[in-house]
Amino acid sequence: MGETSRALLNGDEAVAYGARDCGVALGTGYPGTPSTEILETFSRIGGRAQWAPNEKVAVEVALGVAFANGRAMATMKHVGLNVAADPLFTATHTGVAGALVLAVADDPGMASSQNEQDSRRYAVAAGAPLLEPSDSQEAYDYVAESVRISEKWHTPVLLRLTTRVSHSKSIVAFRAPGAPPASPHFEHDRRGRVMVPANARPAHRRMRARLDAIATWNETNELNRLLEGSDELGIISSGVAALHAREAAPAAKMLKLGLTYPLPIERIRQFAGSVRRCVVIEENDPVLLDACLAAGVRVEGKPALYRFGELNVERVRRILAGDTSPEPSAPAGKPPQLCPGCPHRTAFQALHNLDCIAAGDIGCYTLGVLPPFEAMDSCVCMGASIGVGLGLRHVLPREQAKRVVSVIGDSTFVHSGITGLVDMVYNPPETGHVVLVLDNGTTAMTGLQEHPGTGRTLDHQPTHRLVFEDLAAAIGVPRVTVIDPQKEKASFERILKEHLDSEELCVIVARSPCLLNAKKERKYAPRQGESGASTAS
Ligand SMILES: Cc1ncc(C[n+]2csc(CCOP(=O)(O)OP(=O)(O)O)c2C)c(N)n1
Repeated sequence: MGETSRALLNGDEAVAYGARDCGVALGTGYPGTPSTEILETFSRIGGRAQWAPNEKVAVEVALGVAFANGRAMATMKHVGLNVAADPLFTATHTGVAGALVLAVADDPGMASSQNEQDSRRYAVAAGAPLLEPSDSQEAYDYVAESVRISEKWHTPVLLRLTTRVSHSKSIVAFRAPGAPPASPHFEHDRRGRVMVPANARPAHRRMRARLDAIATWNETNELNRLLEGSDELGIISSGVAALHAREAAPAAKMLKLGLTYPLPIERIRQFAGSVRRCVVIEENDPVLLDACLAAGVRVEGKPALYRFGELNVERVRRILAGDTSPEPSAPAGKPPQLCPGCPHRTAFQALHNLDCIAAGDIGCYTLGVLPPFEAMDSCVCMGASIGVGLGLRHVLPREQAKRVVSVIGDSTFVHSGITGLVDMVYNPPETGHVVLVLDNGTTAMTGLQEHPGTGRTLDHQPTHRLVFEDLAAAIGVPRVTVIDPQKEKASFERILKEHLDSEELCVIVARSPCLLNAKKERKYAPRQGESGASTAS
């Protein structure tokens, strides 16, 4: 895209442009719908962008940049924030010298997620200011605002998107770049950053004082806008819900909040007092509602049924009308399935035939739960397959325990499977265990992103490759086997059975490229040790 002053962008792209235009020195994150396009776009438009092995590492790397006076952004989907919560909760104590923005995309309605989680709760729990854009323009503008707030108050900032904001396109007018970032440099601040209890106690007090100061500033902050209307009905809202509410009740007066933690509670109180009826319209959890009620502001919330799924104009109309009658159900979509020719199919056929108990994980391969395979028995969070499989092995009767297999994808293995493997050799079940790593050489589920096991960086350039079989052996797994589920389809089931019968600790790496990625890979520069057109890792 050329350098125009306006462009049609989705919210993720807008965040990337926002990051570019305010001099973000490094963007890092882990893929996850609906956040993935932020870093991909940032890289495409010249930003320094890299995939981290998981979200915790991403936030830690970004924190290092911000300790060095740089501007950093970490991107993730909502569940990624669970993984990154540990550094976040202490980064709000240490504070930052430069800027640290966490762009987190929630998925109300779970278009492609394993849970429905409202990340706004994290802002409150961790003590991080929270901004909620409602469209692409705000997504773009709020990056600069987040950087400003982060630098002014030396705090990490959460920029919370939702699926509808991330993936809807609207016009963005680019702004002239603001003050350029400081050149990265290091200044010691051991009391401020070494969080031993003696330093952490005053750091917590500083964090609360900072939030008080931001709350005071937020009372007159222009990110919170009053939209004039009738005094009969007032609506308090934020994010995309505010757009739905505006359309559902165009005559209503609205307080549209942009910086939703810490809240401008006196302004809200004043607003609620200026209207006859005041309703809080928000997606998912009653976060704004609870804060208003706790402060004694007289507002109404929504009936419980609207806590589930995305809001839309019709649902907001129903909320305002107090309508709790059953909602029309959405037409059933076509169920997803593994692609024809997908290498994962061989593994699931074998798991099915051997009547295995499959502790599963998250990725394309979760579709192994569906007919005709029905060969997955749990899927909780990334990496859980190994821990859950070990737990099952530890207590099940011997004959059942011997059928337990942990099934995990390659990107997921790097993200959070490795420590599970360490536990396997540290606390081995009596019947041994089998971990099946389905290595299709890409993060297929989220759109074919690279990861450390592919040996390529975010922009597909060669880099060091993590070799799973070497890693497993180094961890101390006694039996490690690599098998090609396409070329060795006929023997796959027999080999899996042999491993199960052996009662050893085993890792089987089933390696065959994702068909959707193989074609793209041929165009990438060869990796170390490759002569020309690459094969999948
Ligand atoms: C903590 C967390 N981060 C990101 C995601 C999004 N996500 C789901 S599965 C997955 C990786 C899938 O890749 P892989 O394990 O290689 O399996 P494949 O889809 O290639 O079969 C990602 C990034 C998530 N569900 N949870």
